[in-house]
Amino acid sequence: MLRPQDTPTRERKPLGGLWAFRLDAAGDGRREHWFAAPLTDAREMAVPASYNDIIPGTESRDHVGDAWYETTALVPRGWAGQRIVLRFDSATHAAVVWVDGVEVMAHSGGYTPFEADVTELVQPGGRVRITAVVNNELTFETIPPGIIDDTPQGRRQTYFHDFYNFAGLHRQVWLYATPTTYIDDITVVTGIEGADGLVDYSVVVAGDASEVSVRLLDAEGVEVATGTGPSGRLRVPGAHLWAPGDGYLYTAIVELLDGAAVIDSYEQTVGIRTVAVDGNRFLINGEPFYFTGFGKHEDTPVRGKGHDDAFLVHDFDLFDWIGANSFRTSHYPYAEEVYDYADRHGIVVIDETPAVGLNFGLMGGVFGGRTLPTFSADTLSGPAQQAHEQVIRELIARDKNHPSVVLWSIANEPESHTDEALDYFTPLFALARELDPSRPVGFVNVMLSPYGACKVSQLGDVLMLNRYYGWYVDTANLAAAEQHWREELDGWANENKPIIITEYGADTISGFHSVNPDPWSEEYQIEYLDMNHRVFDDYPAVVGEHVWNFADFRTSTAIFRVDGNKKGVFTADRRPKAAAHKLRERWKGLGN
Ligand code: BDP
Repeated sequence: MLRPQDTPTRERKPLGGLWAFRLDAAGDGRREHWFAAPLTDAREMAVPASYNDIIPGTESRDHVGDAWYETTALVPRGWAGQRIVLRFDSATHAAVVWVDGVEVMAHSGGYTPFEADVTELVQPGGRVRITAVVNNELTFETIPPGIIDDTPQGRRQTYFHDFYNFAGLHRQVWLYATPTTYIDDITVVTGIEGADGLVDYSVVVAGDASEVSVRLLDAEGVEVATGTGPSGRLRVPGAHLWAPGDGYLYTAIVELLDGAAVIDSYEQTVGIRTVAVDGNRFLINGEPFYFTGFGKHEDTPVRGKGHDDAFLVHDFDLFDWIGANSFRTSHYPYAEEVYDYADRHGIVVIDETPAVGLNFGLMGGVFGGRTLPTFSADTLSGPAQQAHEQVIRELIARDKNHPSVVLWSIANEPESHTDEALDYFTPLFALARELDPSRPVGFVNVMLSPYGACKVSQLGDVLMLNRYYGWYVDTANLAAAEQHWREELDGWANENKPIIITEYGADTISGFHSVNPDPWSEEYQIEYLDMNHRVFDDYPAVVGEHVWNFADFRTSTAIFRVDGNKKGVFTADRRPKAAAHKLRERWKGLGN
């Protein structure tokens, strides 16, 4: 799905700002048709933002159910005769949208965009009222999953992942206009032949097919290749490749032509690069690549998961400072602005679906002391698998053209040691490969399914391991941790696949110091990381290290969480802990 753009034939209007807002835990609004008239008893709410922490008090913070958003927008007079589209970059986790009281779309999945053609419902030069009800409930039919209990104190949401269930309109909302015959989709896949760059493109046109022209410009705006027709191959002699640390981008100007008249135009950035797995090496442009960086979260103080350009720029400046070349979008697709930035700056991305928490074995006691099977007719079955298919489809459709994305992660720490898990995941791997044959596919393995027990790893092109030797096991005993870690890695290293350590980390309270390396102290975080690095450096199959986490982040309340998860190398407001300086020394020294 193409992002809205301003081009000679297109115009967009961001609708972010302050919207009318009303929580509706009882679910009255749908019954009483709150969408039919301007929202009453509403307060103001920032968009984009999570609503949870903006309003003081638990009613908003722990809200379960519907939340109503409403705004009005002027449709530019100049859009007469154009196709007019309303697009939400995301609504977490599900939404229904009305325009002047008429339902125009519904979507579930909290981290991907959705849109509707509203041309027939709006009047250029006039105002429209846009209403969205956003629901944050997680069940056995959603990805990620959860359970809602009716308790005497009201409905309570439980979920199986370790980050706060922030909700609301986290990203921009747009009205945009295109011609009525328009470019509906573009796919580019790049290759390298000697010194030539190859760009295979295909363009989907909606409406009466016209002539398609593609002009590829280099970063200086000089035309380097041209093509005609809805698909084809462009050849760029002496191409400047996109590479880690060198986010060189070409721009494909895609135009629909009718003779000399330009009917529609779209600018698709193109980074020419290849990605491949060869034995235990991960290759970018044929060169072995070693990942340094973090698992991150979209999480900033007050605004929760609301996208924020200041934190975007600041976080990636901290990447530069510390020597990180990559990150994983743990545990969901991030705002599209993040990938565009990564493309331009040569930052390597492991792109993850929101499939997190598919592992009830990790949830001792949640089900009234019982442990439920993860994959069964009564728990995660057909509907969950269909929702999982949908998030894979929408992720790849959205992010397929980003050169920064080098690997799809279709799930984080699911149950993976059972036959049921193998049955569940086999078609999902096939789907991801069918949708994008150009990138490797993997999933992130949990410590409970160690080497020898995991049945799903055989399906992946790479091995992604989250391991907490020295934290959740062998706590405060780094010598034993090191021994156990090496014993397990000895096994994985024989699989002839690249291994990326996608999580290792220790909770650390900033400012807590100790002469002995006591857990939670800044000293322990350093020794814990040092031990891990000693281990990684002895295994050529280990091709990457992503510390958990870039920054401290919010979680649901638990006795092992103090004001959230404290495994950040930076605090929530991005101040470095002592380990940040040590990591900087190591990563700047590694080069790539
Ligand atoms: C892993 C999860 C991650 C958690 C982390 C932790 O993938 O989401 O936050 O452990 O416990 O299990 O800190």
